[in-house]
Amino acid sequence: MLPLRCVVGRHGFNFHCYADDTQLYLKFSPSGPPSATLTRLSSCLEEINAWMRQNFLQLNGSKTEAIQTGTPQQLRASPIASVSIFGHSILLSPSITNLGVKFDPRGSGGSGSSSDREVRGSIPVPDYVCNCNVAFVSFVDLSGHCDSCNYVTFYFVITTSCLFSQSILLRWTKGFNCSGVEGRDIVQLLKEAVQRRGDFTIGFVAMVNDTVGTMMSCGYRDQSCEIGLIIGTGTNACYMEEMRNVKRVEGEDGRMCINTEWGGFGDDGTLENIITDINRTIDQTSIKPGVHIFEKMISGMYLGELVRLLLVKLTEQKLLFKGQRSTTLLTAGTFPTKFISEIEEPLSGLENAKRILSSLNVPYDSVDARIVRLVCDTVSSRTARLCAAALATIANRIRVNRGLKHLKTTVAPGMVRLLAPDCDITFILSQDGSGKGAAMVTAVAQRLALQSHLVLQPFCLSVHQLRTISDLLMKDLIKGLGKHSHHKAAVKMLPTFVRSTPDGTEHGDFLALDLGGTNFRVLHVRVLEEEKVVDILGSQTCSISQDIMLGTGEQLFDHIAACLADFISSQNLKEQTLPLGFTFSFPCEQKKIDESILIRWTKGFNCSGVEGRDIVQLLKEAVQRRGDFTIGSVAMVNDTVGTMMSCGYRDQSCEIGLIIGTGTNACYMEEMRNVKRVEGEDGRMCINTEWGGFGDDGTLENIITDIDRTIDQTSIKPGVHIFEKMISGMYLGELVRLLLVKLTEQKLLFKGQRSTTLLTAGTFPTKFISEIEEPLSGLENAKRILSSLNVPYDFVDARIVRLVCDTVSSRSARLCAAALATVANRIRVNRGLKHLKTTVGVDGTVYKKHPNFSDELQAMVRLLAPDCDVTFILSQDGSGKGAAMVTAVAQRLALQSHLLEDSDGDSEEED
Ligand code: 0WK
Ligand code: BGC
Repeated sequence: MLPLRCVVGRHGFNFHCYADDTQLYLKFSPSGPPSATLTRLSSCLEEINAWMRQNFLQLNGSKTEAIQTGTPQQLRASPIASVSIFGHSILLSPSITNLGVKFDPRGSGGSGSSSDREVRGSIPVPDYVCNCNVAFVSFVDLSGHCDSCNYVTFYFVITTSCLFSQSILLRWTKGFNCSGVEGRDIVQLLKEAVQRRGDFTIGFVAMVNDTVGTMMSCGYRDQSCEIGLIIGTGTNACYMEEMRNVKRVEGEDGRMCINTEWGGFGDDGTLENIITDINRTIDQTSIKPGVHIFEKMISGMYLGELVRLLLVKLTEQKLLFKGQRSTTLLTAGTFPTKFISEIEEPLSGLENAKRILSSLNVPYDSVDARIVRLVCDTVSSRTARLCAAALATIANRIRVNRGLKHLKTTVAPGMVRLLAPDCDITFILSQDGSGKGAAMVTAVAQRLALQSHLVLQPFCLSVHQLRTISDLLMKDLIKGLGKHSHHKAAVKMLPTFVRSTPDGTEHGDFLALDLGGTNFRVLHVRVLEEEKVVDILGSQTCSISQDIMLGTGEQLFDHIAACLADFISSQNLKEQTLPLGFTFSFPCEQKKIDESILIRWTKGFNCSGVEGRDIVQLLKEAVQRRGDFTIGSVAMVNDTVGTMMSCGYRDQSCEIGLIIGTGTNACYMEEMRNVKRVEGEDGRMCINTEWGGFGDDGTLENIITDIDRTIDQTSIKPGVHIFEKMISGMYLGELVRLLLVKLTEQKLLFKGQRSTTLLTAGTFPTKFISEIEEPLSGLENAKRILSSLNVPYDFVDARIVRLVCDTVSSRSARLCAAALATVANRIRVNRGLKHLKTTVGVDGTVYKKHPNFSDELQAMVRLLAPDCDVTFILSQDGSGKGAAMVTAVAQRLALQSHLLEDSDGDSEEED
C-alpha cells in the first residue's frame, strides 16, 4: 500500500503529518481560475479519504479546517471563500490552531522550542536534531520567506560512519552510543522524528559523511579536490576510487567516492607495534573498547586525554610537578584537546600552559610548563604524522590507480610531502564545514531525482485523471453497444453469443485450442456433471514462430491443424470426433457461437488473408486439407470469455473476465436490452469489450506520452490498440527501455553512457520489470540485468531503473483499474443497484507474474468503484477449460432448442 506521502505527492501538494493530524499545503495564484485549484484539492482529499478507509482510518470532516494565507492584496484578489470536503462546504477560517500553534492569513505561526540536553542516550538523536532544527528554523524564520504558503523544506548532514543511499549506521563513534540506532536507516529515523514533531517538514534527504561533504564543498571551489579529510573530534578521509576497484559495487567505469572510515585502522591488531599503554588505557576506558583504534590515537576527542595520562605518568615518575598529584589532573576529561593548541601557540603557549596548570590546581614551575608543552607537541605531532601517513597512502593509491608518475591533487593541510614525494598535494581548508558539501550532494542527488521525476511525471496518473479516463471509457462502452454508433466506436463491444454461464448440467469430452497468449495450447477437457468438475485430461503447448505470426493465414491454420493432429494422435483420440472450443484472443465480430470474423490482428500477429474472414471456417478448411482427423461442432470464444467461464464454474458470481497478459481485454455480462446490435431484450449476453482499442480515436491524447507514441509508431499496427500499448506485457518492457534511454540521454542515468544493447528494441523484456520489482531481490536482479545488457551502472542507477519499472507498471495497473471500475459500475447501474457484489476471473502473465501489480490494481478498483465489492479469482489452467465450457453450454442450449422444436412439432401434429 502506498504511503500517504505518495498519495498526496501525486497531487503536487506538500503536507505535514503529526500523530492523527495532517495538514495539506497548496500554492495557487489568486488570479488563476479557482475551480482548477479546488478540483485538485477535492480529488486529493477523496484519495486521502479512500486511503484512510483502506487503512481502517476515518477522516474526521467535522474537525477539518481551511485557511488561506497570502499578502493582503493576494487575499483580497482571491475569489475562494470556502472549500468543499466530501460534499461539506467548509468556510475558510480567519485563523486556525494546530498543535498549539495559531496560524493567521499572514501565514505567521508560533515557533518550535529546543532545549540543550545531554545527547548521549537521554533523547533519541533524531529528535534532538529536530529540536535543533526547529530552533534554527524559527531563528531564521524561514517560514516567512515562502510565498503564499506556510511550509519549509530543509537538508541534513549527520556525521557518522554510514553506508551511502540507504544509510544504515554500522556503529557509533566519538562518544555517541544511542541505543536502537546501530543497524538502522538514519534517514528513516530522522523522518520519523520530524513526523513525530509535525511542526516542520523536510524535503529530499541525501546522506553524506562529513569527509564527502567537505570534499564536495571544497570541490566546488577547486575541481581537482578529490580527497576529503577530517581531523576533528574524529578523523576520517574519503577519496575518488576507480570503480573497477570497488568490488562490492557493480560496474567498471568511472570513479566513486569512498568513505574510508580509516578511524577503524588497527582494530584488527595491525598497529600493535605502535600502540602505547596510554593508548590502551584510552581505548579500555572508552565507550567502545577495540573500536576505532587509529582514531583514538589521532582525533580531537582523545588527544587531550592522551596528554593528561602522559602528564599523570610523568608525575608518578616524579618527572613532573615534583611528583605532586593533583586530583583534578587525575580526573578523566579535565585536559581537553583545546589546551594542547593553546599550549602550543608559538608565542603565548607557555603562558597558556601556566594558566591552564593553575586552573587544574597543579603546583608547577616553568620547567614543568615547558615539559607540558613538549608533551603536547609530542602527542599532536604523532597525530599529524599518522594522519600524513594515511593521507599519503591515499594520494599514492590515486596516483598508482591512474598509472601516474606524479599526481597533482587537492586535499583539505607538513609531513605528507615527505611521505608522498611523488604527489603534489594542495590543501584547501573547507569553509563553513561540510554543510555546503552535503547541500551540494543533496542538490546533485535531488537534481537527478527531480529531473528523473520530470521525465517520469507524465506516467504518474492521479485519481482525478483516472476518473476522467473512466468517464471517457463509459461513453465508449455505450457507443460500442449502439446499433448506429458501433462502427465509429474505438471500443468494439463485441457480442459473444454466450448468454448464460454454466448451470452445472454440462458434461462430455472436448478439444480446446488456446491461441493469442504467450503460449499456443491444445487441450483435451472432460466436463463431469455429477462432480461438477472440469478436468484437463491432456494438454500440449506448441510454439508459434515469428514467421508464422507474420506469414499467411493458411500457414497459420495449417500449423494449428498440425498441432491438433499431433495432439489427437498422442492422446489416441483419432477415432473420436470431439466438439472443439477455440479460444482465439483477437477482436472478432461473432455472428454465431461458431461463426467469428477477425476484425484485426493485435499482439504482434499479422498473418495475411485472415482479417475479415471467419476463423471457424479457416480452421475447418485446414483440418480438411489434412484429412487425417475430424472435429465436431466448434465454439469460438475470446480468452476473456474463456477465463470468465472457467472461473464462473467455480464461482457463479463471476461475470467479468479480465486478461492482463501479452494483450489486455475484458468481457462482462451486459443486459440484452443494451446490446442494440443483437435481437432480444431479455436476459444477458457476454460482451467482449476489446478495451485494448480505447483511445484509438484520440480520446486519450491528454495522457499519451511521447514514449507511448514511439511504441505505437514502431509497432506492427500503428494507431491500433493504443490503450493496450500503455498496459500490456507486449509493450511494458519496451516502455521501460525507452525511458531508460531517455534518462541516459539526459545524463540522469549511467552517467549518460549509452549501451548499444539498451539502444536496441526488444532487449528489455517485460519479465525484467517483474524481476526488478521483486521486494527483496529486486535491486540485485536489476544489477544482474544491467550487467547482462552491458550497461555501466552504479547502484544509484540501479535504483532509478527500479523506479522507472515501478512507474511504468504502476501506470499500467492504474489504467487497468480505471477500465475495470468502469465495467463494474456499468453492471451496477444496469441493475439499478446502490451496491454491487461481483467477481472477476483474471488471467495473464502480467497479472500473475508481477510482484505487486494485482495489489495495486485491486486497491485502485476499490478506490474508483467504491460502490462495487469486487472479488478477483485467478483462472487456473487458462481459458481452455472455459472454451470447453462455452462449447458444452452451446451444445446444451442447442439440444434444448432442438428438443423444444421437436416438442413444438409434436404438439402441432397433435393439434
Ligand atoms: C492464459 C489463457 C489464454 C490467454 C492468456 C493471456 O489461457 O487464453 O490468452 O492467459 O495471458 P498471456 O499469456 O498473454 O500473458
Ligand atoms: C485482443 C483481445 C484479447 C486480449 C488479451 C487483445 O490484443 O484484441 O481479443 O482478449 O489481447 O489476450
